[in-house]
Amino acid sequence: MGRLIAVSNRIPKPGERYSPGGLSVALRHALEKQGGIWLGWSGDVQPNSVAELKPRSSRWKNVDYVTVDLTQRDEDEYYNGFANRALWPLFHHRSGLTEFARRDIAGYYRVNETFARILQPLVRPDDVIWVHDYHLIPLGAELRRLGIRNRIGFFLHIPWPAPELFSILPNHARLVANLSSYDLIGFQTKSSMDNFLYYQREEMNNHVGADGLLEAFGRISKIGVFPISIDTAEFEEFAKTPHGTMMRRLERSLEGRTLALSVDRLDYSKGIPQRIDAIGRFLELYPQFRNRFIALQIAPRSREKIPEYCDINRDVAEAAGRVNGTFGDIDWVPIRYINRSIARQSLAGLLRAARVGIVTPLRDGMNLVAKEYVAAQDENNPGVLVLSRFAGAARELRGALIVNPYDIDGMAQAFKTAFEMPLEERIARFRPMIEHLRKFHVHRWCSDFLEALSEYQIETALAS
Ligand code: GDG
Repeated sequence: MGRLIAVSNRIPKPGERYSPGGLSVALRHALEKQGGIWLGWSGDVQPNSVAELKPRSSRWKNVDYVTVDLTQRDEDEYYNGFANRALWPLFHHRSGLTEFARRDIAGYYRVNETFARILQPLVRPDDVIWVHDYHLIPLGAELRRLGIRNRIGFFLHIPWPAPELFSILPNHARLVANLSSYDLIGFQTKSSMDNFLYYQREEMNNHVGADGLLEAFGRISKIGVFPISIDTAEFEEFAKTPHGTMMRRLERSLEGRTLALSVDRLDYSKGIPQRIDAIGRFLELYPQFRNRFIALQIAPRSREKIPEYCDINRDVAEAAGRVNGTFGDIDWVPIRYINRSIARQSLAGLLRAARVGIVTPLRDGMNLVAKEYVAAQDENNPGVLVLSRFAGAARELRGALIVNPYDIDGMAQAFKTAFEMPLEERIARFRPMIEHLRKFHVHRWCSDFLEALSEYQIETALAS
């Protein structure tokens, strides 16, 4: 068996034990088992005047972590520009926030070329390459241009947009042509895959077989749905052994009130101001709940150099201020807002302590927090998950109270149902969800994808 080569925009530090999110947990496990390389941006930025960016490599448990710095211009155009001010908002159906600059598109392709140039000499003939996410769509095509003939898979962590929205992109045709360089293209949900295939058929006139094979731009690619998940067993364990001091502080500060918890990267796709407004509406409609609960919002800052992310920070603080100002009292405020990251093990404990988990993104590829909330619960006294219908996770977590995050009254109603739900119903809703997550964990996600990629040549050979 050849090595696995993973490429993602950012990569965890070698040896870092608990980096947040499912992606790094799953990939590290697979890479350490199979041996391999993990390539990505170091996170460091060099002045534009630097002559050549040299990769750095360090080895840890069977894996070579190869990182490269970006120049200031690369960061502006590739990361803060095309990836996060064009692709991210558009793929999350926020066309109003989308900014296209020709310069950014060029920068996006330039960084993808750089990654390909660094990777090419490291690849051995039987290696399998797995590229991750919207930052790196053209990487496969760049690698093919440099003569790489290995199997290459691509997984999109965010949703694929509706075809009319995707075609707003000035370079939409080039991007999908780039995707055809991959042997396997994976999506989080069937609806993302359907959007992509509809676009291929209707807009590009490409052939999509009933067997999930796409014939486009002279190549055949396999298309599939691979819902990402969490390391369920590890998270269940985490939640049972939280940091004692933090839990004691929390318990003391709740003074017997119920906890409702939300955890999101501070991002406009996560629906945080709408959710806070819904808490306000809930308190207005059902005053009997005043002073009976605390809604804790944890939202670590992200992408702070992008103007829309400064706006969302202000919007959340204002929404929380409004609701607290209207309903708070001298001894109680409904919303507590923490604007920084907290340790993973503490997070698991907090999720377990929360009677209600509120996960209401406006649009989300999957949303791992929803799955983490379920995994953290006490089987004998589980809480209730309030989950947006627009999170990929809603396709799997059927025991959640599914809400429309744009419908403030509907969310307020769901909060009431959640707070009042009897133990028997909570258990009945929780059981199938935890059983599902124990079966479909992140290691299975990883092996399902890699297995599908390894079957690729057999199937495409048969098809051609
Ligand atoms: C993208 C897609 C898709 C959050 N705050 C803290 C913290 N976190 C952890 C969570 C979770 C992860 O970060 C966030 O993952 P999500 O899936 O919720 O969201 P994105 O960051 O937008 O991820 C998403 C995902 O990729 C994977 O494919 O599901 O749809 O948008 O694990 O727990 N972790 C710690 N402290 C925090 O304060 N330690």
